[in-house]
Amino acid sequence: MNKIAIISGITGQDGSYLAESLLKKNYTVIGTIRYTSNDTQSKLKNIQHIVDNDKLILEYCDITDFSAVNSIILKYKPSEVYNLAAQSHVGVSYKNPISTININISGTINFLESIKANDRNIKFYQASTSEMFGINTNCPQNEQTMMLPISPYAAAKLCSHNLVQIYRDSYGIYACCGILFNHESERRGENFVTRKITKAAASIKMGLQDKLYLGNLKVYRDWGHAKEYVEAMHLMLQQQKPEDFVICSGETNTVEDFLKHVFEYADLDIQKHVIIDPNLYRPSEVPKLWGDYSKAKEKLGWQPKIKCKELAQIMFDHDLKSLGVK
Ligand code: NAP
Ligand code: F7E
Repeated sequence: MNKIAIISGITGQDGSYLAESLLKKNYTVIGTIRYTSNDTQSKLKNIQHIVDNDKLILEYCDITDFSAVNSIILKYKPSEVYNLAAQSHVGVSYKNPISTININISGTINFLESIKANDRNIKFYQASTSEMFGINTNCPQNEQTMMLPISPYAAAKLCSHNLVQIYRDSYGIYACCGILFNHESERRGENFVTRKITKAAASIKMGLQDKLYLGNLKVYRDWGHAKEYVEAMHLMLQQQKPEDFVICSGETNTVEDFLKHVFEYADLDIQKHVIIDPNLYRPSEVPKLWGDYSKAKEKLGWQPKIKCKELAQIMFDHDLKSLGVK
């Protein structure tokens, strides 16, 4: 019998790659989408290529609404749930802290409560994040590294991370957290720094834009490709027992390094086009993320292939092609 998986946040970057991957593995995928008044086709752009697959079913479900979450669990009786829906922008979480906390915590507890009440054999994946390490710069960070979050986003994610551990230990639910470091792709939201840079570089190259405004370039991030990271999510739910795993590239670069990779590849002059805008600085900043994926390599057999420089080139090539360049 083929398996049924629910993916919350299927319209996002990770949700779309995971759906693609699970469909290839012959799963029936239930993707949840959030209703908005501007509910156009563009919302489905990341999954446009798979919406006609008869093994993909889309359902409206705001994860902050327990009745919506619970009815989907009851209706589809999944074997796996991947909770990827979130307000995922760290900068926005300072401006919208209450909705960020609400979405990023109540969504998790709604799924866990529904699983606890209906079927404790349902396996649950929670999208935890390296942002939870916060100001702890002891590197490389692994599953044992102390978490010291410094944004509303990371605080909410840490609360959900703790809830997953609590439901696992108290009720025996197979629930895991993937502590994923930054992962990007051609489908990355355009207001995250990597995509902002690659899109702007492509536009500048084509003479459609002149300036690129950026904030803090001195922070370090560990960037990998999203398509590889969703495979680790699936592997986490196929183990003998539920555990949490760090998933990362194992390499750290500054935002400035990423910018240089793109601008050198595009043959553009940073001095001429990039302007630092203090308004884009955050109230506080995670200074350094650099992960250690040893546990995932040993227990899941997972390891990253695409590193920062290649990632930058893939994203830039895609954005240039989107502007009609062959
Ligand atoms: P993303 O592109 O921002 O996608 C987030 C998804 O969540 C979107 O489909 C969004 O729907 C949906 N969503 C937001 N609020 C919702 C609500 N109240 N009810 C239902 N759906 C809602 O994020 P991503 O990059 O794919 O990341 C996936 C998950 O991994 C997130 O939980 C993120 O916090 C976490 N994470 C990401 C990274 C990374 O580097 N990408 C690293 C660590 C952890 P709309 O289309 O309606 O907005
Ligand atoms: O910022 C700096 C910014 O917004 C990266 C999310 O997926 O990964 C992501 O969070 C860095 C920050 O990602 C701009 O201050 C400079 O230091 O691309 P970002 P993020 O905050 O690291 C983690 C792991 C997640 O879990 C999150 O969901 O770049 N930066 N100038 C800028 N950032 C943005 N967005 N825009 C700028 O103009």
